Amino acid sequence: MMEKSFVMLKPDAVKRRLAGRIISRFEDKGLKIVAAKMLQIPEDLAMEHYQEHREKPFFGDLVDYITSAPVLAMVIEGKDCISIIRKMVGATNPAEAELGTIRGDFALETGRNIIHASDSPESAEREIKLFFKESEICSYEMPDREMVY
Ligand code: RTP
Ligand code: MG
Repeated sequence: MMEKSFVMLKPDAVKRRLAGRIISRFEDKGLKIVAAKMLQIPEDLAMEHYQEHREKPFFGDLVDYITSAPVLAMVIEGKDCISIIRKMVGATNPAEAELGTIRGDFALETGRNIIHASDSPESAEREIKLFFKESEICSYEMPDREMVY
């Protein structure tokens, strides 16, 4: 099924100049970027985005981290892309993430794990709406579409 996922390069990915290499992995896979913007997340948006963790002991640190510098927010589209992107991202703790995954290759600690990706269709829908207006999401054909699908 064609899906859209919300993917966000966190402040450490931006500040470490990893954005291009991470985006290339999604493009190489055959996925399609349909929306993208850089923004410094306000505290209320950070708290809303990570609302499922509001009672956790790490919530304050997580909000501080995610609001500390700009992020690159994206909507990525592709067949079954929500679970595929989670696999490409790797385990939450980069020390446990498989090599070959984004966190496994580029990060060391849970508190600086460089990327967020939606974990279910429900999360994807909620998160995309939080960060993007409908008019900011593009629709276009890939020239090589018949080669990927
Ligand atoms: P994300 O939501 O950012 O894609 O990460 P995830 O699904 O792999 O992990 P999740 O459990 O949703 O945790 C959200 C983010 O909170 C930070 N965290 N810190 N110190 C800790 O124990 C801890 N646990 C989680 C991480 O930045 C994690 O990505
Ligand atoms: Mg999560």
